[in-house]
Amino acid sequence: MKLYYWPKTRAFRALWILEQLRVPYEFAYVSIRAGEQNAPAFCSVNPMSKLPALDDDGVCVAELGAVLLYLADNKYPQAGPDVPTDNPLRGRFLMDIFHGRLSQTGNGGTDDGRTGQQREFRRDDLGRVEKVIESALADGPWLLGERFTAADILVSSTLQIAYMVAKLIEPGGVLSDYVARATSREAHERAASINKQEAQKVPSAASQQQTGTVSVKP
Ligand SMILES: N[C@@H](CCC(=O)N[C@@H](CS)C(=O)NCC(=O)O)C(=O)O
Repeated sequence: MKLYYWPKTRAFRALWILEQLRVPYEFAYVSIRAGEQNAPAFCSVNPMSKLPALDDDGVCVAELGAVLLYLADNKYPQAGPDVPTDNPLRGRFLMDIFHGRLSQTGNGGTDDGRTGQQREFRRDDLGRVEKVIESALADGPWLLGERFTAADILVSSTLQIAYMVAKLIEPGGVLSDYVARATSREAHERAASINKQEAQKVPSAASQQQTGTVSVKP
């Protein structure tokens, strides 16, 4: 399993699920600061030139929701898929994994280049999704109840950005407690530590400035 990765990007969430599943993987570095996402070598994996992307023995998958779903469906060796297709919770699971509104709210940017969205818009938008997520969490520690799923990775990591970076979520509430619960899981801690080490290797990623390159490694 190859994870096309750059520190401090959405690729972290793919790293988290790989650590969660304990699927063996290797990194293929794509410096988005240096524009390597546009190199033909990477475009053949993801023609949309975005991270994260996977190459699973020739099966290429990109788009975070699809990456999470692919792994959650295929890669639980013992426990079976995250939420099987005949489980009544499958619909809710898919909805949370592809929660486009939420994933845009968290970082304040959108995929269509409108990266300078006003804070107020994001606040309104977050207000809407907050209610949905809070009500899902009423029945258990995780979105689907007792079981932590890939949907929690998507939702909690997006909320974490809204909470920690954009400071859009108040501390001490249902959502911030949920983020704390999710991010204190062992797999998250492992992934965060790897992400930090990788960022330190690449000063441009640590400082979010554009310098240096690391080539896409086949
Ligand atoms: N819709 C994509 C968005 C991914 C995305 O925007 N990734 C950023 C890194 S966080 C990226 O690769 N940016 C490079 C670019 O836009 O050229 C997804 O959910 O996977």
